[in-house]
Amino acid sequence: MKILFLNGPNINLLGSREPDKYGNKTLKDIEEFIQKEAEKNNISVTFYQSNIEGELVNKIQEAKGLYDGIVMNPAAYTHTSVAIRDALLAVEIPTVEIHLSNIHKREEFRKISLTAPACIGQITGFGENSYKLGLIAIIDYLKK
Ligand code: CA2
Repeated sequence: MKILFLNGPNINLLGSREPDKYGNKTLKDIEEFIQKEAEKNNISVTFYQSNIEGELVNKIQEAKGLYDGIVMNPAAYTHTSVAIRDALLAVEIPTVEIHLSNIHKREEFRKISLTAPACIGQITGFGENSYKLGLIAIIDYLKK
């Protein structure tokens, strides 16, 4: 089973600022943690982060035929990107949307996800554990 982890804009800054909202782990820490979890389950995981919407769209399009599932934190694009939503709908790869913070507990504009309707589900508010829960959710979905 091959899973692609996608991260959107500013997630590369994790661990450096706003630890109260996003925790103190870096993206590299989270990737290493997920890599270990994946190995325990005999799953292959690949990580990609971009601050550029079109690069995320390209990666989703290229994922067709290469990956069985996607776990994605679209970050700010969650609330704005029709392009990412359309790409997810076009490739029809089962995708779990994840967020570090609980987007429903924050500003009004964050409560709307344009991308979640193109996903099988959303995990939000569990900090770095949202990545682990996303992995568990996609594995469980694909095994059924
Ligand atoms: O809670 C999440 O995972 C978010 O996707 C994070 C996004 C935010 O726009 C979404 O509404 C919710 C922001 C990511 C910014 O990450 C930073 C990390 C460290 C320092 C500054 C920003």
